[in-house]
Amino acid sequence: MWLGQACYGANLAPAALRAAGLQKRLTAFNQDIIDLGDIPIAVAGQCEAGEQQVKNLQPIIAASNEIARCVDRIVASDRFPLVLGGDHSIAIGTLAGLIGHYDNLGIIWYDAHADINTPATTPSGNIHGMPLAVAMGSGHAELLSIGGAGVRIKPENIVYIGVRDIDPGEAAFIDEQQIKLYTAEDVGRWGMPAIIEQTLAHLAACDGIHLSFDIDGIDPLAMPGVGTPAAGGVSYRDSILALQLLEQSRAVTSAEFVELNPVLDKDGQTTRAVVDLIAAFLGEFTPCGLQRTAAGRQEQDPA
Ligand code: EXY
Ligand code: MN
Ligand code: MN
Repeated sequence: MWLGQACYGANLAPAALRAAGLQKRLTAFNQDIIDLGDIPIAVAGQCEAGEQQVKNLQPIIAASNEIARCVDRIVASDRFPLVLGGDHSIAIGTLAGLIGHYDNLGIIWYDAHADINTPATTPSGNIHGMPLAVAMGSGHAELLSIGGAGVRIKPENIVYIGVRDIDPGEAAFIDEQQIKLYTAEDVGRWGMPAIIEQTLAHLAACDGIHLSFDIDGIDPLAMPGVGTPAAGGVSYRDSILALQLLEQSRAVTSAEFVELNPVLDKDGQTTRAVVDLIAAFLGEFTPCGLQRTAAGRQEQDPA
């Protein structure tokens, strides 16, 4: 789906990832992966003048309900849901499908942006800038009722990593709710291992952690295929490391990767990088030919 923002192309990301060999790359180290195919999206393009504070509201609601239904079924069958966007508005459906399975769900929001606008604060009307607000119970009434019960993530159960492009209304809300936040600069200053350690410590009381990974959290020089690039991002290398550390922690219980736009990509560079990221997150060893276990790798760490 691309209807949460203005650029056609994010809807093509799953097909681009498949064409880049995602499934083969993953099944080389984990055979227990099932591709459930695409979620049917009722409308292919922007279709609705509607309320300008919430563009494409109805098709996004329809798609979100479908995403929620699929994610709910995956978790109910004790599987790990990995959702591939699409723009970041898909997180509304993902979280609606997850919420009934947890008492105290945590979220790691890896992103250049805060995605915590409401119809009252949005500068664009684009719903991909709103999913975290919806997850906390703030936003358009019809988005809040997706999946039935409504999602209510507690502010203390959210951690941002990589943020650097925040709107004034978002900043006020983040301050008011005292949401934990690590900017891209914080990552550079303290190092990714410390950031991940502190993130997991902050979410220690959660009974599940959802990773919402917006690839524009990474610097656009490495990831040009995104619709809303923001300079000064987290490095590709640190992002791979973050995902390896999260995988080794076994703490993350669901994930989504969003905002890849193959139309805006340069020679498939971003698509290939997203395949690398997903492989790292699902436990692929660094392909250096060494036969080391995860434990052995830690023992050999000079630190
Ligand atoms: N904050 C801006 C807006 O609400 O329009 C930009 C949002 C970009 C959201 C991208 C997906 O992370
Ligand atoms: Mn985002
Ligand atoms: Mn973003």
